[in-house]
Amino acid sequence: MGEGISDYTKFVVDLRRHMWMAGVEMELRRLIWQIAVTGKYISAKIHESNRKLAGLRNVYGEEQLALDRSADEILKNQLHHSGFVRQYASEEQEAIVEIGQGNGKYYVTADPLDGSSLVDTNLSIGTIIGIHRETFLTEGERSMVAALYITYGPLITMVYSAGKGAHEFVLNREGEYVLSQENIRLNEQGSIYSLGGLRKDWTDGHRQFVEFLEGRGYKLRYSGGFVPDINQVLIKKGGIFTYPALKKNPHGKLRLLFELQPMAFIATQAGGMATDGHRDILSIPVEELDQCSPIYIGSSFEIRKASEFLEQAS
Ligand code: AFP
Repeated sequence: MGEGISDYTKFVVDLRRHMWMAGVEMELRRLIWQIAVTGKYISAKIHESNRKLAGLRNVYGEEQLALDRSADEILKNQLHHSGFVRQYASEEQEAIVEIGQGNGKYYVTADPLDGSSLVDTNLSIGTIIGIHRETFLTEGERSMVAALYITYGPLITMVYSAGKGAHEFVLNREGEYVLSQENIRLNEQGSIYSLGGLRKDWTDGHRQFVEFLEGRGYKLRYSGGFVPDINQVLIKKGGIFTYPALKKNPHGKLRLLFELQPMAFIATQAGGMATDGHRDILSIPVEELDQCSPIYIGSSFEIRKASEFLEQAS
């Protein structure tokens, strides 16, 4: 029997079956499924992209690829028809968008295409989603019920958590998301570090922390895409990603609502930690959609060490 045939005799757990077996509530299951399917449409859009800049700027003043806007439109339209979503907040929109008839149960946040500046280099990029049961403008720990991210790389993978662990799926040749890792668990300590920001802009505490990691032989892994960089820490089962407070930018670069909360939710479910160097990311109240925060996320040893160095230096 050829290898191809035996592949099909294996028992595979697809995303819907997994969520059902894990006891995820029905509407949430359907919503996560729909977003995962939307990832396929976004991926198709990436493939047909001609990579021309749109010549527009998004609300944060960054250059924006047409692809970001397409991904946002695709997502918004799919959510609009889901019947489960009340509000949609996206990094590509200036304000919260009311969805459907206003009777949906969930509030969804999106960074539709994170790392879009990497498209022309053919590095991995991703979609980040947060799902809340009430307004986004509060602490993540009060409102979040689920989070997921999709990585568009050599393979398309999806990691979700609905508060019952963090699980990875891979999109197979038949277009199904099949379980590749159940209950991802981060080791207490890892051996890779992923560092945003320029060394000359780091604070003393952060620089000392990085020197501590370097002294211990941590290997540098930084692509400039938050999704693949975090994914690497999760799938390699440990290490740290940080985009710290910078001397001229004490709030760092990454957005609390669209990028940090969903990844913090997933990392915490995988037994890791996520802080701004002092406070848990999920305990920080969101006051503005575009609020940024420093981030230290990954294995608990590294995150605690970062806090120690930052506190000693302050
Ligand atoms: P783009 O979406 O503009 O490519 O930004 C990516 C990002 O928001 C995040 O994915 C990266 O971790 C971070 O910025 C990289 O920032 P630097 O370019 O300053 O390293």
